[in-house]
Amino acid sequence: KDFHVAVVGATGAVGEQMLKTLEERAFPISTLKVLSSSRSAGKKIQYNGKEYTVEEATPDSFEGVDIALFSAGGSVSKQLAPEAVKRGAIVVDNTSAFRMDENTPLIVPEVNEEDLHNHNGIIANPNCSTIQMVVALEPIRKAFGLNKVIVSTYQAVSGSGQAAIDELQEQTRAILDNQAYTPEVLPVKGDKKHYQIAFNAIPQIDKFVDNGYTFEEMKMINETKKIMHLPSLPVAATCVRLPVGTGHSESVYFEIDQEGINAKDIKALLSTAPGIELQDDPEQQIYPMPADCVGKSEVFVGRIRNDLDEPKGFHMWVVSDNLLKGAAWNSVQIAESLVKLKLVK
Ligand code: 11C
Repeated sequence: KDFHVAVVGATGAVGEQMLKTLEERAFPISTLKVLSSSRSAGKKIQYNGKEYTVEEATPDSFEGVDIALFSAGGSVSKQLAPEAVKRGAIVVDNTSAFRMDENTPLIVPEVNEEDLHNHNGIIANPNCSTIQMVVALEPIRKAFGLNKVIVSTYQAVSGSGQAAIDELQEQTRAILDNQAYTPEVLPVKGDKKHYQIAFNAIPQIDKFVDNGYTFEEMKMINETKKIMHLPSLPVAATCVRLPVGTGHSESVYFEIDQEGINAKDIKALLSTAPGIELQDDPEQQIYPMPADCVGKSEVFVGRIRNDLDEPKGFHMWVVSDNLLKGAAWNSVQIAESLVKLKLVK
């Protein structure tokens, strides 16, 4: 069976990758609607060698749609995802609008595909930095138990959208040319102050919550507990933006439950784990880097080593394309799982 599919936010950094991924995966599509805000309506896009005109997303756009992939910001999802569901569509939502809603499954197929059975029309796609971390942690939890996670991230500007990608490029050029440049996008478009990202590191992703953490950090903390079904797992996060185009990196410290395990055991485990490519050979200077992971769907793991003081503690370095496994690929993978499990009407 082929499906009527809609992509909402088709002209954004993630939407573009969603279309590309659907095409590469030869997703069974009978009709495709490319939707966006009124601002991008009328633009032309190519899919499978055919030209499509982007239409403004309205409630009626979802009439007859089977699967809708949303990535046009939280407020669009809040308004239109329920309208799509009302009209019989199943929604895979890449925004934070419904992620922590207890009736909405939050899915990373390698970790909790079976949670899809409890959906009420909307499936949430987690935050990019959460996804790559849980793909790496889940096999470890399954084999050895998991007692604690502390993560520091090194995140690419494309996580903040096309405007941030443009800002990094234009600002870098301006600085090299000794030209003045006033930052307007990063760290957060809607916050009071903006800082230089070129040749810099900004320890703020999204706005601050009143506990001293940022929303991005709280997403990593709360979403990890929900996806892994470990509500009392201690998780702490520090999220930092770097002048990298695409590819989020993470330094992850974790403590396992089982005694007597060493880094070799963790490496052996991750070398065959789903969705992971192990790149870990310090002698040959082999480790994952964002520049190498762009355009690839795997989560890359390396630098796995024992903590020097805590026998159950380990460190690892986790890198992935934030627009693919972190967003577009995970969403399409969810859609493929829904089809496989016969959960699409
Ligand atoms: C970033 N992780 O890198 C964010 C982008 O909740 O889907 C993804 C925001 C989200 O800026």
